[in-house]
Amino acid sequence: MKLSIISDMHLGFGTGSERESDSFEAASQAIEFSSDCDAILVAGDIFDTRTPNTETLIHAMQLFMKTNFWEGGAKVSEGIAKDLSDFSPLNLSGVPVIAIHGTHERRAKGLMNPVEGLEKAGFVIYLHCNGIILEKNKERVCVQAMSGVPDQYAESVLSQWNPKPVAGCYNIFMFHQSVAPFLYADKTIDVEKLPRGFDLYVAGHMHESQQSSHSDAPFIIPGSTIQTQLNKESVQRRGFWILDTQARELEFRELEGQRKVYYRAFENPSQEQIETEIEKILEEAHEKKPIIRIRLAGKEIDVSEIQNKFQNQAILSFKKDFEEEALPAKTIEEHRLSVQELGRKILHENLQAAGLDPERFESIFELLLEKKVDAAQEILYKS
Ligand SMILES: [Mn+2]
Repeated sequence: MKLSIISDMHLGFGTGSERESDSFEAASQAIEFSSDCDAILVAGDIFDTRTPNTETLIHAMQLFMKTNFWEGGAKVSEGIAKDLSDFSPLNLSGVPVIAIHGTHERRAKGLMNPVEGLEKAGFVIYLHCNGIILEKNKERVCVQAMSGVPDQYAESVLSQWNPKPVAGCYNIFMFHQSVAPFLYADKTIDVEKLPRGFDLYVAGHMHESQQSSHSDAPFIIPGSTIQTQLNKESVQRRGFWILDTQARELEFRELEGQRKVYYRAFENPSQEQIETEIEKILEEAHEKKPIIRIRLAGKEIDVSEIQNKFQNQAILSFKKDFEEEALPAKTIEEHRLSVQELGRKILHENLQAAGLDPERFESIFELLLEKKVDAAQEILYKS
């Protein structure tokens, strides 16, 4: 079988900014470029937020609807701890899309996440600690997957579920988590804790594409189809992977017409120095306004004039190290945590310090994120 493996589309990223259509363009290209595949796997973070706005939802539906009408796709023949009996014929038609939710889509227990929503509407097959078997020309491919869970629970959720490869199948294990040594975070899954014996491992969440191996099998990080955080590594080109299960070959397919990203770091620069560097970048022809990420360290400088001067030719993004000295933001950057993850971590530590069970109170954080104060209070009162 020929499978397309995509991750971290972040639909809706940059809403209201110059980059607002970038996520849709990249995702739609990745899907279109997969039209010759038998199935498409999406390793989480289809959406940039857990409650996408109407425009984003409609774009996503239009995108995934296309695959329902493509011919020659693999048949979904069996569920593993996954009930296929109440599926709409739409879920099973065309080229199947098998998706998990990521960190950006996860919601409190009992609330539906947007990837589940896409499944209910017939566009994708959503997995979390379960799997499905695909079949075509007597070949069987089994996809088992774990959606994104808070990093501190990842290993325990995984060991409780304890997935095993299925005999007679090409076995894929897909998940969305920080994995050491590929990403430094406070809590990560050690790659050695992943189940063994699968033919391919696919990890979402990390935005830079990489290929490695685990348990004598390829381990791939598809990477995001759009740059969200801008750092030294974000200058890498975006794309997705094509897997030929028979030949056991993996190929990275690069997206076309991407916005180019540049990264430049300066220490105590003058305004002219920065401007000269930007001008040098702009000498090259760009189909779309390039993104220039400029990291500044040393003495503080005012960048508003530079911003104004180049606003029609480039998207400038400044990262000022001198500002961080005074702000706790430094910790966030150092640990590569989002503000949200940091909030979760602080709550977790405080709950532990207070002798309370963090797992029991964890959903309070998610409910508060969505301003569901009453529901959060109820959990507190009940306990
Ligand atoms: Mn992501």
